[in-house]
Amino acid sequence: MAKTINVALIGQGFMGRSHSNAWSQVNRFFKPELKPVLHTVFGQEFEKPEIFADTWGWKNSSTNWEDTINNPEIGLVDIVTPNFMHAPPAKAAIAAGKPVACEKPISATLDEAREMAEAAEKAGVDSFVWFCYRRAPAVALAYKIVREGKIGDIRHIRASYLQQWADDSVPFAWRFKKAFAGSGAHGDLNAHIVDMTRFVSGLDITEICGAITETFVKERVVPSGNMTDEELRYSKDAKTGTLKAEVEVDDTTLFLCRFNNGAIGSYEAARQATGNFNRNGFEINGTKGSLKFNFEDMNYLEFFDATLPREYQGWTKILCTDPSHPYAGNYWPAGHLIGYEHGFTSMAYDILLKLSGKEPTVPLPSFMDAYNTQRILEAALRSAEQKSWIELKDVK
Ligand code: SOE
Repeated sequence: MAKTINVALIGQGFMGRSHSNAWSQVNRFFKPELKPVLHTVFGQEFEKPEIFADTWGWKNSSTNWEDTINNPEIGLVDIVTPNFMHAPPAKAAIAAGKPVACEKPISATLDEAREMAEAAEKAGVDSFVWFCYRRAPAVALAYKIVREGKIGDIRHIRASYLQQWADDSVPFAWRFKKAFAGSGAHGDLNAHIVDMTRFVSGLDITEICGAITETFVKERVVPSGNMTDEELRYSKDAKTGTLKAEVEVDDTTLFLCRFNNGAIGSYEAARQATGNFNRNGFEINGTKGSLKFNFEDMNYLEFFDATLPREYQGWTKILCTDPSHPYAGNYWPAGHLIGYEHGFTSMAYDILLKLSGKEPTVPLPSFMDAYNTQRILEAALRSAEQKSWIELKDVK
């Protein structure tokens, strides 16, 4: 009889759907020895968690996250609530001695991220953060290529994460409020490319050498009944009487940095980069070669081998769908492409491997790992605010 682990999902929404899909699909594609059971999903009353449970195959639904986490039947807590609601359930899971997975960024504030990381370490509880792009086979292959020394010493890392969804017509939501989100495009998108490039390169950022943030849309229409008065700084449009709330976070953040091996880096996150739906990626240049990844073409990794004779040098587009590529063989035969959702299913498998005492396919980010990413995000915000360079050793 296969061993099972009851999962509790804290939250719903886009990430609730991608995680529900992952927990139900992982048994089919990876046949893990530790099989997840979709036990209970928490949602607030108005979110109708019973409907979400029925749609996505959760056995139970709950409107009380503390009871859900403390249910002795629950073996793993998975948090997908908005950023400001990550820490309370995470700390409750850790206090109950239960492994806990959490969406990125780990928290809306650096202090809470540190508390979560230290609590998990102190309690000896396994913690995981859903930086899902590490498990695109192309990114996992890039990780392998760097460790095989095939691109030599890294000199440059340039990464961007460009979306266009937050145009002027988009109404106010939690992502635009600092107390709820922490930051805007920066925490939402730079978090991913900072994690991805730290993971692939094995390098760490030691200094932020300048940063700029901008909020293009200064206020947004508040949908009726969306948030309470004390949560928002309203301003009523004199002509139309429409309620608008001030946007308190960035629409874009760019920063320059130095790595612990002396390499130089540049990062850009934007939510109004018209023409880019969800284009994240990087280019890493080394002394023996380079790597390029673009999520909008996510099945390919581009590799430049500078050790070849000059006449043969050129970018090779590797289609990462072969069984020799990480995770790919568990899905479809070579050439049958995979998508966004497969990164979550592959991560669910690696979490189950870890909880079974086995090594994941590629390293899993823990709360401590995600706290160090959050330190970099915080250092960039301080650099932009103070118009100065910030050393990471001064950001704890
Ligand atoms: C919105 O920007 C978002 O849903 C991010 O929050 C996710 O982490 C990313 O994978 C897709 O875009």
